[in-house]
Amino acid sequence: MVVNRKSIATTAPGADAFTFSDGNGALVNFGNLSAAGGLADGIRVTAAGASVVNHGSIVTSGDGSDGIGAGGWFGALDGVSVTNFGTIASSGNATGTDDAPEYPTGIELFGENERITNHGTITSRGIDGSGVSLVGSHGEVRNYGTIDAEAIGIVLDSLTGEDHANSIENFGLIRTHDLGLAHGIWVFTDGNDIVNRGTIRAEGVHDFGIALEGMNNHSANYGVIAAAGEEARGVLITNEGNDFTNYGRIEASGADGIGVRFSFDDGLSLTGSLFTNRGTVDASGGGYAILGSIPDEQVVNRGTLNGDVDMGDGNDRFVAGSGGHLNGLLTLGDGNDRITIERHGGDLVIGDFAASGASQDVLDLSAFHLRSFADVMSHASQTGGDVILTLAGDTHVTLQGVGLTALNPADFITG
Ligand SMILES: [Ca+2]
Ligand SMILES: [Ca+2]
Ligand SMILES: [Ca+2]
Repeated sequence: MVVNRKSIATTAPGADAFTFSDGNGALVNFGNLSAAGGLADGIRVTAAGASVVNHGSIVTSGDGSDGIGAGGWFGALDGVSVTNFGTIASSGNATGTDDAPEYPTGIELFGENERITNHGTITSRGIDGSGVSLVGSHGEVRNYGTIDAEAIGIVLDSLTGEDHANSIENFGLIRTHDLGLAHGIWVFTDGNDIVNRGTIRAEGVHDFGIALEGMNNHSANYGVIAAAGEEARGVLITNEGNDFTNYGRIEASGADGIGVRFSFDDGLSLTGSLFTNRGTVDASGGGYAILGSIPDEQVVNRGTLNGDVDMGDGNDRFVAGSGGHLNGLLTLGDGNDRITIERHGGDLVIGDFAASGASQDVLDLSAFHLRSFADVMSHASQTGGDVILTLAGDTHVTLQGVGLTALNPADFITG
């Protein structure tokens, strides 16, 4: 084991403050390390299997510089482990080429089976910066401390285009602020597990708490995800096969904030992507609890949604699950949407149920053992311009702007 207690400062481009090249060895740093030049790191690891523990202070300010870094676009270093108990601060801008961009990061590892654990404080400043960057497969990131980033808290990216199966768990605080379009956790790769048990605060304009942009990721929130900035989003899902379950609290408190956003910006499919709510999503800032997009989205609500839900175009699925409450309006949009009402599914108000035509929607009432269309209609009444279906004492469905005579057997699944 190598122990550094010295303070080391460099200023030249490419001059790392400390280089560690003992594969399968350990470096413990108690010193103050600073590197001011471009592509100059606080600690540069040059051997696979090395481990670094930082109790000191590391400051980098050059373009493309990392507090602690291993590997790069030129090649991976597998099995590197970094644990931070101290402070790491990085700033500067991106440099390098489009194929091999070098971003300034607090901790950046390229390779398989990497481990990053933060108990201290990582601060990232600058529009291109990130607190933690993991580029590879089968890695693990655990945050128990604070990651304070202007742009990106934690990012999963790929060296090969096929990297996958990493795990991120946040027990601490991840905060993004100041700059627009920042991300607390940004996932570009596939098949990862992302869990928040702490707090993620997206405080800047149009910031995102957790963004799933790869495929087939599994994600859960047991803590708090706060979209506090104007037009901020708690959760963003832009690709297929992603599932996100909320057991905790997702808040969209900024003006026009959105709790959960399914987006279609890149022309990607959202097939199989699912958001399940077992906690609370609160759009107190006046935006949406959940906002869908053109593709087919699936939402299951067994918790509380405060705010409107708009599924957008496409053949969407919404399950008013047992124990769920939607305190807002459900809009289905174009497409043949299916709404399933479970027993104790609460009261649901649908703003644009299409009883016929190209955009016809279906209410699945099979949980209530209604035998026929006539049986359904015996539970329906007209109140003003709306139909109200009384399915149980605690379960009503209001179809706004629908006349009783417009309803037909094809609108319901019974039995
Ligand atoms: Ca949709
Ligand atoms: Ca729709
Ligand atoms: Ca529809």
